[in-house]
Amino acid sequence: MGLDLSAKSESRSGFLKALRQWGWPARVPSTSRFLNPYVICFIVIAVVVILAVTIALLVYFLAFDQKSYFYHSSFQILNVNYSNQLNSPATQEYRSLSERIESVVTKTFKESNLRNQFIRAHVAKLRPDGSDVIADVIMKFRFTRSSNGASMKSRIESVSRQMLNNFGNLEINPSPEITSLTVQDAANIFTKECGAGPDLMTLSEERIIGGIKAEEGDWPWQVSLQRNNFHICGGTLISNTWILTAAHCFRSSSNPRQWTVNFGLSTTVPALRMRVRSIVIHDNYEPITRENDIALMQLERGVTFTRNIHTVCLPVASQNIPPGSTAYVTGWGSLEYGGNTVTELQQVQVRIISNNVCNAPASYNGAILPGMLCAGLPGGGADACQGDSGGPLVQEDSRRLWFLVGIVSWGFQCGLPDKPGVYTRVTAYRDWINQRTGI
Ligand code: 4AZ
Repeated sequence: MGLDLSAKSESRSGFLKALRQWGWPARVPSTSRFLNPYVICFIVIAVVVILAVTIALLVYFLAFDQKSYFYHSSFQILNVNYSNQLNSPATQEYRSLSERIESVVTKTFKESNLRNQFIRAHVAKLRPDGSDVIADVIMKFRFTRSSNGASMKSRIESVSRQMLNNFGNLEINPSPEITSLTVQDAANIFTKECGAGPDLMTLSEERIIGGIKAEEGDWPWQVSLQRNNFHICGGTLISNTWILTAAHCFRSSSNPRQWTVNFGLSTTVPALRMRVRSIVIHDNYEPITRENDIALMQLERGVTFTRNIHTVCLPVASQNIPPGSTAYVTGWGSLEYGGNTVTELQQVQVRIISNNVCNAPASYNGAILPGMLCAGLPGGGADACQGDSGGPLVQEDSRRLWFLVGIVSWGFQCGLPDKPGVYTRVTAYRDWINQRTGI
């Protein structure tokens, strides 16, 4: 079998002839410009590119451009009696009931056809309903922007109905109603409760506290206590009218008229400034030993809570604060011993140190009393300093609520190894706070 090469070469030369007739290579008069193969190539490429971009944009907007949606649902729990133990999110009862509900909701959605859309569920509040308990649950989903609101809601409702079989020994009233919330509605629910940091506020998946400069809303309970517009001490918002701080802040003056309470990140441009009605200093405050270094300030008027101004949770007196656990201290104090206070709020991560370790001869040699708490890093370097006094030392619990565990009180200079920051141990004064404020 042979190949007819002559025919092939003839046909190729015929093709070349035709190309030349068409004007290839470009020795063509400009009048036949539209047939120029360069132009054709260009047009084809342009069309392909435009089509590709359009398809990519369509795919992106239909499939990947997702938006967060918040929903509220109330679960009536029939076989748990509402008790005082459920009044505060700090109790073990509150925490474990909330965790059980959160984990059932999470498990149900993670095993449903909404597993890729479901982000997080959080019990915003446990409240009484007669002798039963109602849990207000906020849920976050991510749907594409093109999704239909009514169909998203009905898909969530249908999965919620399956959930009722997952509660095990919790008896839940059937047919929980789902309401959709705006981002602002969800934030308003969280700001009314204590301890919501920015990640809880948006039910975000992760929290990254980075750097040393705080951002708006990171520590919404932090206040600056000022005399003549001059920052003296930090403080912590524990209700809409009460600030918790250190007794030694009032060495210079305990006249409420001389003080203001300032909110926001900056001490020079406060987001809100409030007058003070009264100052309550612990009766047994001892300046020499620094025992009972705790005080309260009552605001002249209640503050309206916002995303950036709301309360931290107080621990119960029995709350365990394990040595080695992470805590954050915040304030406008100096960055080094003997330095100036700063105008923008700073934060630093420290670890809890046991009173035993802190009382070692090389450390504070017995000066740490039971009402005190030490926190720092083994090698030093992370600490509160002058001007941070009265401010908060906080920890996040397993449900990502923030609790006040310490009040900046004293220390030998700042950030030195074996000389950690010393804080007033808030759990030791939980009853005193309750007696004085009713909180
Ligand atoms: C102070 O003088 C002060 N390193 C506060 C905290 C610490 C030291 C001093 C802790 O207000």
